Amino acid sequence: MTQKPQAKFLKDYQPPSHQVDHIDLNFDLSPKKTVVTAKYQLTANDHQTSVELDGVDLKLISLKVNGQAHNEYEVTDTKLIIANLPSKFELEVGTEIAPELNTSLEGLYLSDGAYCTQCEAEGFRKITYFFDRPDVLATYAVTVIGDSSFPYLLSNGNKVDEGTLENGKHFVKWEDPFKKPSYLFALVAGEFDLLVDSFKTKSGRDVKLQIFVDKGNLSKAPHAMESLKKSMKWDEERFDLEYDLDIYMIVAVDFFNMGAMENKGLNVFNSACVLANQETATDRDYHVIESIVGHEYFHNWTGNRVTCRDWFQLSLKEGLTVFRDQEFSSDLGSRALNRIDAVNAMRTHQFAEDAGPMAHPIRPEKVIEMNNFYTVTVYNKGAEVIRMMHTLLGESGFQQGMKLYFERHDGQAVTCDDFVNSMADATGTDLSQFKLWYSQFGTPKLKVRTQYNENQCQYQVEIEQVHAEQDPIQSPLHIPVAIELLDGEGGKIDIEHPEVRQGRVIELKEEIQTFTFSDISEEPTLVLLEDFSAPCILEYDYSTTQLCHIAMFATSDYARWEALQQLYTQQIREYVADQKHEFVLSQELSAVLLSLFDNKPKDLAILAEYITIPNFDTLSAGYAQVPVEALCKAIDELESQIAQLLQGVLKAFYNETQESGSLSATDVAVRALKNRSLYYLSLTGEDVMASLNAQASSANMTNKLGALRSAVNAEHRLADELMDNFDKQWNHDLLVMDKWFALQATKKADACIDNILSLYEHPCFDKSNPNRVRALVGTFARTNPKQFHREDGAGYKLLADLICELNQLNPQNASRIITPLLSFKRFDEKRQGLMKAQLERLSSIENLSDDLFEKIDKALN
Ligand code: B3K
Ligand code: ZN
Repeated sequence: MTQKPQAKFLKDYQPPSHQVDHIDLNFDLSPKKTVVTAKYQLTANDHQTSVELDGVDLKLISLKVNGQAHNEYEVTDTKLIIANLPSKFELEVGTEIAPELNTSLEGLYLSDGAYCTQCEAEGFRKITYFFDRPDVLATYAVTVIGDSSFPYLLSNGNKVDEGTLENGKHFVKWEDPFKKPSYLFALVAGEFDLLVDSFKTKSGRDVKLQIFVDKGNLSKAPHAMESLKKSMKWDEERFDLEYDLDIYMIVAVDFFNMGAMENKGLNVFNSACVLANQETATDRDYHVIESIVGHEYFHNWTGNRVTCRDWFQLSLKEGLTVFRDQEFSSDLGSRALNRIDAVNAMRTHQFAEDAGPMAHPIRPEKVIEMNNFYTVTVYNKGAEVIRMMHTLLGESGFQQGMKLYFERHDGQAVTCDDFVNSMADATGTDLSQFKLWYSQFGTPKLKVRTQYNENQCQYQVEIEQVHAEQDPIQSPLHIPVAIELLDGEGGKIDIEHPEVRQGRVIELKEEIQTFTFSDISEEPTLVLLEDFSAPCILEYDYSTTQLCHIAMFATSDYARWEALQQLYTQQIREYVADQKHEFVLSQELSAVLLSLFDNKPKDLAILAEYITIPNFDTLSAGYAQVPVEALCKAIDELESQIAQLLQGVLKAFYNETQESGSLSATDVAVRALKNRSLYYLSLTGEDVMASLNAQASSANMTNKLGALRSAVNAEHRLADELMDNFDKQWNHDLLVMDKWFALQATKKADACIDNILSLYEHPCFDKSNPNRVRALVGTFARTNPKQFHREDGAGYKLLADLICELNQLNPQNASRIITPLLSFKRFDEKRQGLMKAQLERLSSIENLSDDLFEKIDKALN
């Protein structure tokens, strides 16, 4: 009988038993038998005479204490416990590992023949016995010995020695002068093509920049390099933060569980987040690569120089670093588009997580498998919490807080409270109530009621915070709510009120609060939660007329987009509530949509967003029980009505607007709107053959994929032919084929599921590669509700079957794709039964990983 996995609790935190200032590591690489020798001094913090080191899947081959063999030790599945020790001693421990057999992609493993490591969160324990916890900070010296067929032997920090050895082997020695936790350790060995550049920091130091890619991929590395230089410059300008080592390396590997990893001086990236050229990457890919390169770079200060005391504090580095990468993208590109992106991510994924069995505060309190907590809640809601502090303190207050945070904590492992305290102390702001955002899960609802008193020219806004029943703490949160008042002509009414910050932000601290605005000469239209100033759900009884007014006149593009989203949602809800009636697009909304094209915004990419309706997941958040069929039908109906309404203007725009295929913001925006146009035109009876064909044979991937997406979505008769051609043209490039796999997964017809099963046999598909799995099966379960939630349960079975196979092969990936099955309680009885049956089946498989156990257990119990 295997034991039920044990949870760890935040409240049980204990400081480490020993201190380790420096560690020497020696790797003699070999696929089946890599020998790792670790040597370090331990100093007991409290006169302990024994030590417990973390280690998993290791073969212990030698152990010395102060240079002498030591026999008083015990090895368990997860620990090496050594007894009878002095309070200060040198430990030398030798272990053997087999990178070739490591399919979990955690620890040291082989990715297509190259050695690489992934240690966050707890992968270092698969390399050697050590304190694998983020609050043990040491300097590292690493010697890597490898065969000459691995020309590059890399680790963190600066190269200090290299040479040749016997038997065709060579070695390289690295030293990282900055203390770091084990999760930031990295090693890479392989044969790569190398792109080299440099960056001069603002204090005049030269930093060598290197990007390592698979042989033959050099022409796809420059965008990542440009992104890196932009990130370095931006962090100096906006945050006054400079890079600290003499070298910054990025290695792209094909087998990787996430996007990328911020190891000190040696980032390891999923190749999908590095490689790009215009033929193979979409405009979206370019954007994502820039933001991830930025994100990992920004971690150098927020994560590496100041790190987490324990893993419950993960949002300390992730929420803050996501906030920083969002700001980076917004400063370099369009702020409104980036905000729309972030809000969509919150509403599509985070609200659902918060309402499901995996709901947790941004600082979780109980964890079985840490890898399960790299979530949209910790990352994206974490970033929203940081953003709220930014809104409350303003840019200059926030920067003062950051400065104090680094003054106090550089070189330390700290907590989320330490961060908030720095913000509070630097600005003299009371953030004690604000801290509840770290301990309380769930999405607060803001119920708003307004009243206009004509005689007194007063406008009253009453806001009530409502928390879901299951929320752990019912106390009110400190919430910044940004507002705007519009007059009848659409003009902005200046708000003068002692409690309104910067003319737009009111602060909620109590359960119910009322704000009275005077000298308001007519009943205004209230724009609420402008810029999504807090991660809340708004409940205000807007009329269609008011929303249309906001969509036309609000000062910010974001607010106008938001009003349109609400208008679309209203229409969908009306139809779902009463499907007997024909779907009719409201006159007022129609007028607004047409007017958008009479007077197009300068940024056409915004216009493309204005005419994009909320997705299935976002819409389903509004229902206690998700009406699958009705919602799918309503989405189709609304899209086809919009398509008919806008047919003329879209066709004119499509035919009359050219772009040169460049990556300028203008061309990117034109492509976005043209693709949106083609998508809608394909839904009308319009003859789009020529356009589909032309775009599909374009050399620009954004255009090409736009055509395929339109054809597949509209079930156009050209779809299969275009898909086949794409396969023939691109089956030599797996990253490009991921786009094709993802499109296959969105097919609406019932054949979709059998098709996916047959694609498992496609020469490009490989279940051991997380990118392939996510493209095909992840996309299916997340974005194809019609087929995933099929009433015969075939969609659920498809997912569960694959999870069974991945359970042992790659537990992290198996656990990542299970998410859509977990929230079975939100569906009708029949679907609930089918989903639950699959979860129960999974719960009883042999050797169920801790990762899957934790999620399934939470969902079922
Ligand atoms: N810190 C890594 C994520 C590690 C995930 C471990 N399962 C990437 C990032 O957020 O930058
Ligand atoms: Zn991160």
